[in-house]
Amino acid sequence: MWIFRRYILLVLWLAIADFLFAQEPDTSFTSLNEIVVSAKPVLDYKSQTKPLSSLDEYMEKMTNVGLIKRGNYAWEPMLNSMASERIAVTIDGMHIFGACTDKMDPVTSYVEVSNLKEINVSSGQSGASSRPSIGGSVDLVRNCHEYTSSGWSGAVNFGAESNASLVSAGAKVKYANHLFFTEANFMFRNADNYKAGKNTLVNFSQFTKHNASLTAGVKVAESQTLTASLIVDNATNIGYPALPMDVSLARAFITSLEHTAKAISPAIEAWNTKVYFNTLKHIMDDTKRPNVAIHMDMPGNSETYGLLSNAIVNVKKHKFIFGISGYYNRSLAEMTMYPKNPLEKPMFMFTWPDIRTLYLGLNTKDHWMINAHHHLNYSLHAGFQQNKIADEKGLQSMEIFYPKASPTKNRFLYGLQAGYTFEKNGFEVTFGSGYGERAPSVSEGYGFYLFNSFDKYDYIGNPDLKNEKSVDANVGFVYRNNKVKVNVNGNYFHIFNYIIGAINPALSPMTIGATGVRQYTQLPFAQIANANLELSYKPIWNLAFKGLFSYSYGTDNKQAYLPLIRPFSFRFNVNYTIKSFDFEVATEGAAKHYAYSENYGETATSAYAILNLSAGYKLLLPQYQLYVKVGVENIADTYYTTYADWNHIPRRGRNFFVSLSFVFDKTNRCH
Ligand SMILES: [Cu+2]
Repeated sequence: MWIFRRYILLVLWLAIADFLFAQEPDTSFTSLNEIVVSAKPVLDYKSQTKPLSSLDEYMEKMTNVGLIKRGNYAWEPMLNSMASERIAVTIDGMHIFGACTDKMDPVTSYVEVSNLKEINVSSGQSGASSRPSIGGSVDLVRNCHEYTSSGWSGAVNFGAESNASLVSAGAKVKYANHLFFTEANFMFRNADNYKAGKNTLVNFSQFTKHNASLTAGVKVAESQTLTASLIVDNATNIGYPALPMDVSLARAFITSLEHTAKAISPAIEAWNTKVYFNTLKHIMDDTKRPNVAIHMDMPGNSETYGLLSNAIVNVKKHKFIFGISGYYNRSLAEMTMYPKNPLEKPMFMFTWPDIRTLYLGLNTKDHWMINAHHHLNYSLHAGFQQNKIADEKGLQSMEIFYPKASPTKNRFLYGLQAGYTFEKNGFEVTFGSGYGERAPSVSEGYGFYLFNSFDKYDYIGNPDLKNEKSVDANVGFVYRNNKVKVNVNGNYFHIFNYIIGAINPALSPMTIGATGVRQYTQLPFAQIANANLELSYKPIWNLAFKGLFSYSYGTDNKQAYLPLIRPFSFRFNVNYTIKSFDFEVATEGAAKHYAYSENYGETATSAYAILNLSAGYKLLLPQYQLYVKVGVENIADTYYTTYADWNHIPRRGRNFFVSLSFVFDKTNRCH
């Protein structure tokens, strides 16, 4: 705890130091939205250090977001030190469930920066609407369009990086008139094996990705539109150096049809209704690995059908949102093991025995602007979830461990939250609290001998798990004027019935080399706390300093550390602009991760710091714009690994990059 106390002292000291040179209030920093804790524009050529970064690289720079890396592709997002099971990741509110039992394909791996306008991150229950979660939600917001007579516009992007010979290339074309719009974009990325610091080659870290997206909209009546959207993402030959297997194919087909009606009556501002469908295919591959003890085929599939409908209603000083949300998911994964002796029969089993999940929920939110200084927001949601084992053989195999297992399980899930904001003269104070519940994930409920290469145990799901419940609290303080911004915020989660795997010594593992078997069970409670300090200082208009410091803490009911909790980390950058050129010096690093979870196979991670430099040039003409960026990351070629690198796989070493963007766009911005 001593470092935590020292951190709080540091936070206070820095906050006080910054007040001393704080001046007159101003609104040069955009105001914090009451619901969205942080929203970050994605493909913003002007402000991004590396405009063609992968979506993962963008997310890594967001407050409270961490990414678990199993290689150079498809990092798994964590929010408030909680991973996939405890957070809801959606694309424009649409639910998509990964098709991999080993979490090789988080939702974020199926979209591209070019598909997105921004990423909305909400902590705890504050954003929970269309799906129950504990840690919060991440919504990837797609590009939006306005019906204006802007005609044709578009962009061509190209990026190259020295490390892993990474190439990114993309193009976007848009057309809009006052009745119709369409946008098509395409992105290609290809990487060889990357090199970690000290010139260390990381084998099996290559990937190839193609992403195509098409959106079209039509005005069906005055202030009514119909929008159809499609994303096809196809990744092949993806190496996962931290895992014993790679992926030969990860494919997604994500589609939706949305109806929007605006200004229906003086009170009803808008009403959106969307139906959607997505299907994922995931094929793992061990054929390229040397010394495979037993060859395995492990395909996975996930299909989701969903519906969302939200109405925004203004009544006096209240802005209400009333919503319904429903989805039906089918998750199926299987494993076939081929013994070396050709006379022995292959062994087949379902690792996800055709699990059907139906969810139906209602939610409501209110943002109440009491007056210019006081805002209150609160929300409620309630849902029904049914899980069903549709495969008879799958049910029989679950019955080995749970003789009374029923093929269906029904749950009710509730959540509520309230928050308060006080704003005056550049000061903003927020606090809030929430209660939420979640159902176990498919793996936690029904997974069958899922090998976890982190702690080397085979995991077995438990269909009898109760709902996980959480009480959270958050506080935030912001001060801003035209030169300075200080943002201190923290949150705390007390999680009841915390789902985690417990060793069952009576069972023997299926995977060769596994230490034993863990069955999902529940701890009476666990607790997680996160704290952030963000400081910006702009002494003159073209010079900016920015620092971000974060710390997280997580323990179980016996005060033992939880796995994958962020140690003290920092990020600091200086930006300088002169005419059409801008320069950035950035450093990032972390203290030693000593609060690791021995029980879950974690070991200590050393402290590290790396240095990055970049320079940009922009040419802005009325008809087109040209953006050029060059830079070098990890200049010292430091060999390092962070708390979130699976099995301590080292991160990339020195990397030179260049990106070129040619944009012909007659400003068609929308909100
Ligand atoms: Cu996989």
